[in-house]
Amino acid sequence: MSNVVPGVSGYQGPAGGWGAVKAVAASVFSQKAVARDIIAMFRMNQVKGFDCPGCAWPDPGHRSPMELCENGVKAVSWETTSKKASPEFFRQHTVAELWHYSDFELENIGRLTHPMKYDAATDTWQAVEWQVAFADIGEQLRNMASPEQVEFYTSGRTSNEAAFLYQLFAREYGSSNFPDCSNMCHGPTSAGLTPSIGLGKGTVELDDFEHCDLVICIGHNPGTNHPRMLTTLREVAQRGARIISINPLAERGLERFSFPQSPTDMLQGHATTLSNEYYQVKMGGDASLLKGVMKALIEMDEARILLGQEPCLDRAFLAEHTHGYQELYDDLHRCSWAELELDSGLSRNQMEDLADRYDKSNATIICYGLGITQHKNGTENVQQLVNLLLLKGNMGKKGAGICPLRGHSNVQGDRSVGINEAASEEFLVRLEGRFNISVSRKHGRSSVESIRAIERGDAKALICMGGNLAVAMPNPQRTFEAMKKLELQVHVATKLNRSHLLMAKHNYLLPALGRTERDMQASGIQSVTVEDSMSMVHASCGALKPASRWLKSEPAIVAEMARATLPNSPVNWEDMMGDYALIRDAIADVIPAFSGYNVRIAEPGGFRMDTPASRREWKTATGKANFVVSRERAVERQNQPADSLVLATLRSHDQYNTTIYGMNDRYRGITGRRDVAFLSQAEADAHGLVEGDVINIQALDDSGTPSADRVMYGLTVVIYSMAAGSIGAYLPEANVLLSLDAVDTQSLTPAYKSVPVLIRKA
Ligand SMILES: Nc1nc2c(c(=O)[nH]1)N[C@H]1C(S)=C(S)[C@@H](COP(=O)(O)OP(=O)(O)OC[C@H]3O[C@@H](n4cnc5c(=O)[nH]c(N)nc54)[C@H](O)[C@@H]3O)O[C@H]1N2
Ligand SMILES: Nc1nc2c(c(=O)[nH]1)N[C@H]1C(S)=C(S)[C@@H](COP(=O)(O)OP(=O)(O)OC[C@H]3O[C@@H](n4cnc5c(=O)[nH]c(N)nc54)[C@H](O)[C@@H]3O)O[C@H]1N2
Ligand SMILES: [Mo]
Repeated sequence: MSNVVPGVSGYQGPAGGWGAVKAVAASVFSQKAVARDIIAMFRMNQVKGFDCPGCAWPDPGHRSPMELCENGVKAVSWETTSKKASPEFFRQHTVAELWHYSDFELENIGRLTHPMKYDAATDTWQAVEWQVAFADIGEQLRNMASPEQVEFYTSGRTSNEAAFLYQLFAREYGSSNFPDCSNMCHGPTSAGLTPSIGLGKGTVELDDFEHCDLVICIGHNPGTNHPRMLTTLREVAQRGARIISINPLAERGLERFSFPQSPTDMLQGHATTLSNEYYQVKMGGDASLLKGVMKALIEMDEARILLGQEPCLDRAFLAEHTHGYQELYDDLHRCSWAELELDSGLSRNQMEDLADRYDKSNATIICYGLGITQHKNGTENVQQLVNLLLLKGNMGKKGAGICPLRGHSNVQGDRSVGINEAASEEFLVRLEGRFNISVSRKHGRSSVESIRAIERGDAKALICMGGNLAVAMPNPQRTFEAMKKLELQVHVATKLNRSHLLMAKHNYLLPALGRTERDMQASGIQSVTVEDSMSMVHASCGALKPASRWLKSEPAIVAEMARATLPNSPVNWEDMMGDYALIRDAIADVIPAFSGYNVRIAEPGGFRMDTPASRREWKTATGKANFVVSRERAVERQNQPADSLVLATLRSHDQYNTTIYGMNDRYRGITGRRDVAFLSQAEADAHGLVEGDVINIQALDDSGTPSADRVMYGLTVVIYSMAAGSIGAYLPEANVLLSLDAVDTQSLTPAYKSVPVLIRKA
């Protein structure tokens, strides 16, 4: 059946393997970046190289000769391309014309080469002198009625040095509005882990994977998003430890892997089985599933005690280290199996099996991603993972703990150095003291709040340190219109994207150096630092010739904007811009966790930020690790029509967030197209659909009422191994179905992975 639908063929091979090698060659070739790339690849994630701008998975201490992966190569060739978006190009194409380019075509024009200013009369971007741009931006910012009308967005590739200067500039200016890409992915991680274990980050390090008995992978897709993790999972599997995956979709990267850098794997066609068990939970059903597993574990524990056998729970740990067990116990006791089964889409038997396998492990790591966080109950979801770990003392011991897979390569570092709309008083006092400035104590805005403020007209200017904010946010129907109300918009970017085409009154596009490029300042070539998913901070030093001689580094752009905006600033902007070691000294003075920064990053591999929960020190209000009862649901199913489904937005294998590298999604068997919707066979049957049928998808609100404008037309049905009750479509195209008001109640992260929808044959 599947071979009659163009571009839909299924995929039989393992993740990695020859497919990955071919894709590497194709992406280097298509970006015309061959010679430059080869040098770049060899330097990526090596002790003295640059940090891969792809994902935030850490580098192993004992490196393989080339620590790189297919999607890292795509990210690097995309940046090191010889294609250029030059002033000449912009002269020939109006913004109205560029609007009709696809997201792929926009970025594929190439690297931005000059600072540009938008000219409304000709509807074109035109080259401008850097100093003219800075002077004008500075004057406009000074003339704002209030600094609180300005939003400072950060996308997580920005280095610690640039991010620290950026927040210093914003705070000295008087704003504390820091919308950030982490508000769109791991907001629930910070919001959930902090009250639970007193640390808003993961507790494990790479070494723990060498000592665990079990890894549970829930709601993340490493084959595409963290491909270097497959090497670690392969080692886990090969030494006989178990891997359990919990995901509505059968993801090839969680099933089988052939290591492209292993001659045996490649020449003998060998692949390692990764997951021993795979549970296809319903989209949005994780909290119920996790409750079911905990309920089963506790019931098993009670039975064992009655029989005089070894209990399941770690009672000594519970007594000494945790708070709130009784409340959790009571809640689980009240939950009915029928309800848990309905919500999770899994049977009581399956949840009991999972509990049994979890019980058999003496050291368990739980890895998770956006399948857990991007829901209305995202924060509580994260806390249920912690609850499960705590029951058996799997926190703060070797081979055990929690492992959020962060997104952008420095999203965690940006938060660590002060990109925070609600920074602590201690941080603000130290910042003021260090620079002799005074800063606002106002609780600022995060991403969703920023868009709403722009829409209301309360925010008038938006500065973006990278990213593609308007396209990354839900509901372009509202978000795009809001952006056009701005007075001033400044984008610091490497490539053109759709956010740059939503014109405010005044618009600047400032081209930045990328991670791979040499950054020469007054004191010589500069390194920057980044923090990975496991809290390791290390240096990254670009080596390639910049794409254009007019590019500036992000720290330099921030420092120059600050000088132009704040002529009487007591901050030594020029010195810091000329020597990033001075920025690191300042960070160390303001944030004690970075003390000795410059010395510590000189060590091979860098240093690890302090993670007290890893040694069972709980920086919480109770001084213990807290059990948190789950009370919310991703979707109130009883409000929804019986034939509704829950939609999650998905990444293809050929994209990096809003950056589309190509039209294929190899591991899901899709070639040359993105206009598809993934559905299980059972759900297709129930709706009278077959593969290849074309459908429209209509979003529903919380009360089950169909939305008039959140509709997506003309998607081709692809039958896929996935949970019933669920449907998947690609971001950013499917963002039209999302509501700007459907967010995690605690972190305000949009519910990108659980939109109630109806489907109809077109
Ligand atoms: N190549 C590449 N690398 C990337 C990125 C990229 O776009 N491309 N993006 C980067 C960024 S910013 C981030 S944040 C990370 C994202 O990395 P991931 O966290 O892996 O994000 P996704 O691919 O959006 O979703 C992960 C998985 O969640 C599953 N899922 C959907 N709904 C549910 C649910 O309700 N429950 C469960 N249990 N699972 C569900 C999906 O089937 C999918 O397999 O990756 C980073 N790395
Ligand atoms: N429906 C749906 N929407 C989502 C998600 C989802 O799962 N579903 N995921 C969300 C997530 S996890 C995230 S993190 C956001 C991502 O949101 P963003 O971080 O805002 O978006 P990106 O697509 O990563 O940004 C791409 C742009 O960054 C710029 N860029 C690249 N490298 C550099 C650099 O080195 N310096 C500078 N200054 N600019 C650079 C380029 O101009 C490029 O066009 O999207 C969110 N949107
Ligand atoms: Mo992300």
